[in-house]
Amino acid sequence: FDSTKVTVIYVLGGPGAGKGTQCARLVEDFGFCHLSAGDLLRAEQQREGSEYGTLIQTCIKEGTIVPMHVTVKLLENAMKAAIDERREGEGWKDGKSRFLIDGFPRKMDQAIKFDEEVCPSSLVLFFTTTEEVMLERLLERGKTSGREDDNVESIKKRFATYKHDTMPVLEHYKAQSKVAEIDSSASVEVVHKVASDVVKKLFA
Ligand code: UP5
Ligand code: MG
Repeated sequence: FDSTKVTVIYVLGGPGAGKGTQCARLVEDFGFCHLSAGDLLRAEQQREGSEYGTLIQTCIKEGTIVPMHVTVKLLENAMKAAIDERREGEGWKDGKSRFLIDGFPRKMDQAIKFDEEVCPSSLVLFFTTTEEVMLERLLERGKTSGREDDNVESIKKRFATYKHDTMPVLEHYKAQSKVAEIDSSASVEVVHKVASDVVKKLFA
């Protein structure tokens, strides 16, 4: 697809920081297509005949990053499908396809590959809160989510990967002045108001 006709916003933040929750709200405001890298990987893991099922399952449980070619391909395919689908329907508001890419890129190699070969992002929304808050949210969600990584052991590993692999990505985009850091400790409503204002400025 033509990357000049696409607006991409990366949505980052630690495990349980509220990325998915806030993306859902921003979709209502701005008509984004929301693509969660984690959701795409979980769907691929479930897909019959996938050659990556076991690999993805192991990485998710261990909180490590799935090799980038798998995730980049899934995202690229999902973007293509969304663009085709919307072309037939109403399309996007300003003629550009708007994407929220949630939970990606979370390692430097992915960031460089996606920016260079798929599409660079216009903005990085970075949701931050404490590990205590994230742990509590994830354990609460774990009671019903069925996610194999919503347990204390996996969560600790996800925190470690976040610090080791994802923080350098945030530093990389901070140096490009692309990062809007948003405290996500407050209620969903309050956080949404701040995030929505940031995105509004981008489209103003
Ligand atoms: N909640 C949310 N906001 C709240 C608020 N303001 N106040 C009170 N409660 C709030 O929220 C988590 C929980 O908190 C929910 O119950 C929510 O109601 C509540 P959610 O919005 O789901 O947070 P999110 O940041 O999306 O948390 P998630 O668990 O999805 O984050 P992760 O980044 O850990 O998970 P993801 O699905 O992105 O990735 C999973 C795994 O996939 C990774 O660990 C990795 O192994 C793999 N992966 C890759 O290998 N490569 C990739 O590129 C991406 C993923
Ligand atoms: Mg999520």
